[in-house]
Amino acid sequence: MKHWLYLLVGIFSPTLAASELPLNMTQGVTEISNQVYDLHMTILLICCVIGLIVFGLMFYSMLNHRKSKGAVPAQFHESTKVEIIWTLIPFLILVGMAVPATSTLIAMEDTSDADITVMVTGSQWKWHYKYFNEEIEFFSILSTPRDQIDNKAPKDANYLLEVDKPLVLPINKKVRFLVTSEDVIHSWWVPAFAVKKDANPGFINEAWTKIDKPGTYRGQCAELCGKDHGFMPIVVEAMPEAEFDAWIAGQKQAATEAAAQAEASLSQTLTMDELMAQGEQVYMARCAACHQPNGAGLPGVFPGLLKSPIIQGPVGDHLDIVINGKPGTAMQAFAKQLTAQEIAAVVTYERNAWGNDTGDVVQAADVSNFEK
Ligand code: HEC
Ligand SMILES: [Cu+2]
Repeated sequence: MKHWLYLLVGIFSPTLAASELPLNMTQGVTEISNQVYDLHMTILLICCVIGLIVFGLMFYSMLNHRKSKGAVPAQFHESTKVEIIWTLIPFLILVGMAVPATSTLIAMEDTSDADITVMVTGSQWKWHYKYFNEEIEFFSILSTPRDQIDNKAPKDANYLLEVDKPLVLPINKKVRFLVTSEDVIHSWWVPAFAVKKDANPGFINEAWTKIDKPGTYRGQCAELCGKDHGFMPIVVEAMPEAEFDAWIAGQKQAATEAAAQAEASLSQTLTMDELMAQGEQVYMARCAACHQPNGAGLPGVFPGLLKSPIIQGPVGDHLDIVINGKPGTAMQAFAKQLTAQEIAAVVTYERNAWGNDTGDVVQAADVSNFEK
């Protein structure tokens, strides 16, 4: 009952809908999103007025000129006057709607004079962000724990809308997005910015935003892109410029440290237990979506890894497919996505988990030697 009331009030009183009710489109936090919102309200209002006039006239005529009251129909077949009127009025209404809509669309497309450029690349099923001129790039991956997805734990507030590393952006700066894909069509959608852009393999689409308010904004992939389409959310942290600069500096520092650590890992020898523990983590986060947590795969789509020929065969072949992927299939090259240490761990894990028991131990140095 309550919802019907909302709907009625929502339809007939746009201004009320704007301020109070959860049913309406949200206003967002950018100038463009506000323009889009205003357009939506204007056109909703036009539709409401037309609806009221048309239905009002209809009901009025039906009630007051009904046959039982002795009404005699007027005869105006093929009246040029009427035909001109009912062509002209809708035409004028359409033009009246097209003018503001077009100017907003043109503003949306204008990516010139951007302060920052971020390349957004979709792949099955994660986003990758690369800041131009900053040498910062990273993957942003769903961080909702598997237990919540499998209904084994209560779902938290941002269920399926949380990631390990959000995209960080400064407010009050024009940010240009270059949107593309590694495999199938995805779509990068953040409603609060009114940005929704298809990510097409082999093409680069442009979009932009200028965020007014600091905050955390969430979105999703908006193009059905396969099995885990619903598991590649977008999270954007918008912050004042000074904080953003500090974040950039922190990222660079972290990158230097990670490089040093990667270097150091090449001379480390880990035990089987250490590799298995780390490998399981990497596997669950990066491989289980396709090969399944128990390694069984999905018959016909993703191979099972239990006693698979590659896993039972030479370590080199196993490293090869993980490092270089298999072009033309969903098996991606993980060379740039994982460190040598992580690849060593996940390969060791696959070779010994679920009853594979090959006993093989792969170290970071083996991965790095293989890559050379
Ligand atoms: C997006 C889905 C997907 C993800 C994620 C994925 N794989 Fe694969 N993987 C595949 C597909 C598809 C193949 C089969 C390729 C082919 O046609 O030979 C494959 C094949 C393999 C094989 C060879 C199996 C065999 O016997 O042929 C191994 C080993 C493997 N993947 C390891 C991994 C590891 C390790 C990870 C995580 C770091 C991973 N995969 C993540 C889809 C995926
Ligand atoms: Cu997608």
